[in-house]
Amino acid sequence: MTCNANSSGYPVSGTVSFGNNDSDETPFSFSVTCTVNVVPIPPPPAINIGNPDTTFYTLVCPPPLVFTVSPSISTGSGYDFVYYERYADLGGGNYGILLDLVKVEISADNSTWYTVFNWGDGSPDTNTNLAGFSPETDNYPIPEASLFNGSGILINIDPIVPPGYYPYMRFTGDCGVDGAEIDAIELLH
Ligand SMILES: [Ca+2]
Ligand SMILES: [Ca+2]
Ligand SMILES: [Ca+2]
Ligand SMILES: [Ca+2]
Repeated sequence: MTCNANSSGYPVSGTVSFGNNDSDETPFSFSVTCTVNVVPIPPPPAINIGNPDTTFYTLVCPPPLVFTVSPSISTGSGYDFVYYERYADLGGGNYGILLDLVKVEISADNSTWYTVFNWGDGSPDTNTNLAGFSPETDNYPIPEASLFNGSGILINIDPIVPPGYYPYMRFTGDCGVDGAEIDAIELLH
């Protein structure tokens, strides 16, 4: 028996069923699961997995940036991962981030994508710690006191995705004057 790597889902599960000559156990069925190994797509070196280190990647324009994180982002209690924007001087002695237009998606299989954060669509991202900020304009200043570890956007994926593991991330920027900035991704469980 082989596991079809084209199947969606991670891990993949299914049922094996076969007929036989035992009258009260035909068809005989049992459940199987397997793991579809993810071929890693390393993020650009500036995007580290863990705490922000002030080295950041600038995503200027489409096409989107796709990479994998290991271990996978997964559903679970509370916020699931952190997207660290570039820590910036907001002026007047204040620090935080200047949030660029960006869409953040995750996927289990690099095929079906779920949008877990979208700054710029005008719809509050109620699954994040930025639900109370508007309007969703480019370079929107958010003070560090409202962020996780000074520059982190907390994201809860459970309201959006089926329970499971999501190793793939996709960031889409706009083609404006500057791009979306990504310092680090931190997994919270
Ligand atoms: Ca969660
Ligand atoms: Ca920024
Ligand atoms: Ca939004
Ligand atoms: Ca970094």
